[in-house]
Amino acid sequence: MRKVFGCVLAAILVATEVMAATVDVGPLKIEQAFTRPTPGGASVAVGYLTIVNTGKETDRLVSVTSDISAKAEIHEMKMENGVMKMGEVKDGLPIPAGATVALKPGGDHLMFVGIRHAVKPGEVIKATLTFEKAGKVDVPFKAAASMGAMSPGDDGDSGMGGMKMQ
Ligand SMILES: [Cu+2]
Repeated sequence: MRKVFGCVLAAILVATEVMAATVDVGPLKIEQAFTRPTPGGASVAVGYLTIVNTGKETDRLVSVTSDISAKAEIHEMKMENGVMKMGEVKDGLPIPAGATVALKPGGDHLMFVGIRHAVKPGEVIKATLTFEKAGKVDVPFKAAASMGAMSPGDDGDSGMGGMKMQ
């Protein structure tokens, strides 16, 4: 009887960094998606990301859903009587052709409203973003190490603190 020896395939280990992953949908590239751990009792969590539109047409981020919360909103920051306030973007967030739109601490952001449990450092929140033209895409938002994180890899408090959401 003949013995067949199988090939041993060497596994190629690819270091995957969830935080730095780029998610593509149509001509849009989604980068730097992250969230922040939440304090106990918090009812909301944030989502930050950068969207690069490599296409020739303006697109719009029209809605967001996630398992972590009853609903998710797109929030913009605007000045009202000299005070920065956040409010829901009603007609979608425009992503102009060729533009890079950053939703980051202190600026526009996603807000997960009515979270089902506290977000822990390192936890990944999965959200589905819907764009008017590019369609739906699932994006992982990994929680940074600190509540005041200003970027995905920020593991120390920057001193600026988190935006007070409640
Ligand atoms: Cu908000």
